[in-house]
Amino acid sequence: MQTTTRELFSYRKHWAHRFGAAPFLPMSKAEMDALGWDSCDVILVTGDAYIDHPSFGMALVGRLLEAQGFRVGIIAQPDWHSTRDFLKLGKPNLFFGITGGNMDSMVNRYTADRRIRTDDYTPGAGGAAGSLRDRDPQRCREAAKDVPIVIGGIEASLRRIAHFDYWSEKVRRSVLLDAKADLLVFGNAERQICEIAHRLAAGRKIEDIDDLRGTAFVRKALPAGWAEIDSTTIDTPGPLAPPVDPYAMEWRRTAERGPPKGKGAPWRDGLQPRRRAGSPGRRWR
Ligand code: B12
Repeated sequence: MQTTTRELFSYRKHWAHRFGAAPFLPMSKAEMDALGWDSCDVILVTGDAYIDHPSFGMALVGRLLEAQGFRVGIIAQPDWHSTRDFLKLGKPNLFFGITGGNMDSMVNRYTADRRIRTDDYTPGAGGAAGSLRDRDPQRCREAAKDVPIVIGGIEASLRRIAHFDYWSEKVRRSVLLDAKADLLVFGNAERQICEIAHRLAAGRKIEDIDDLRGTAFVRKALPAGWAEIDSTTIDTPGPLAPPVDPYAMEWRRTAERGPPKGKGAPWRDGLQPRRRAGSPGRRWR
């Protein structure tokens, strides 16, 4: 059974809300000390630079968790060659949240020509940056074996199932298997991440969180009550429907596609056909 989570601000705040909002989420022990924190509840690891603005996923997720009462630290663009950067804020009390960044780390790192990209947002990222697929989660695991790992963001979302990877020209398996993360959050993460944080803070185990809409996880065997389906029977290859022009006016689309078939057929834009008084034939608008 999939659980749709509750209203975001209906949770009782975690006790650490008494520390208040940090001017910036801390990125070092010294910044944690200045806030009077002995530890972080959640540490977010990101492939991007930390920019405290709502168009940056890690800032948005971090500030939301802070508003729920959790102490959130940020590790931005860690050096994945050792665990040193991953331990710079200590061990989180609840979980590491890892994202490749605002963009897929391959899109971020390479041009479509497979050349290393230079980037103002992520200076030094070219070729040296970590990877959501393996490097960053592995270092977190080495740094703190018993701490749950949750991955999310656009890369985790789009690569959560088998997918074609342009750079290697291969169909690759789910990033969850390479990252060996405990849980993958896909799409917008606000609801899932609040529920996960509150459940872990209440002492629940990450492996028991298997009912949240918008999450994916790996199981060694098929759990009771689940069925395996051969995907080739779900989506059979065939001719493609012509693409819909998103800018076309409705009358043009209708002319190209024809009116909906059958009595009471659903009209895609929620518009109903209307007959115009005095019009020569049927008009749709
Ligand atoms: C606005 C935008 C831009 C703006 C950025 C302005 C700015 N400074 O913010 C501009 C126009 C500059 C831009 C440029 C580019 N963009 Co752009 N952009 C977007 C857009 C429309 C919205 C991004 C956004 O603000 N999202 C809001 C944040 C909060 O959402 P989010 O990062 O996804 O985070 C959510 C989840 O992912 C998750 N999450 C995030 N972090 C974490 C962490 C954890 C631990 C967890 C659990 C969850 C989680 O929760 C968050 C909240 O719900 C997206 C499309 C889209 N609708 O997402 C494309 C998009 C990100 N862009 C894309 C691309 C390709 C580019 C360019 C490379 C284009 C180009 N060829 O130049 C450049 C690169 C710029 C750069 N160097 O980074 C692609 C990336 C494709 C991919 N697979 O990675 C996207 C997805 C569009 C697309 N579908 O093709 N872009």
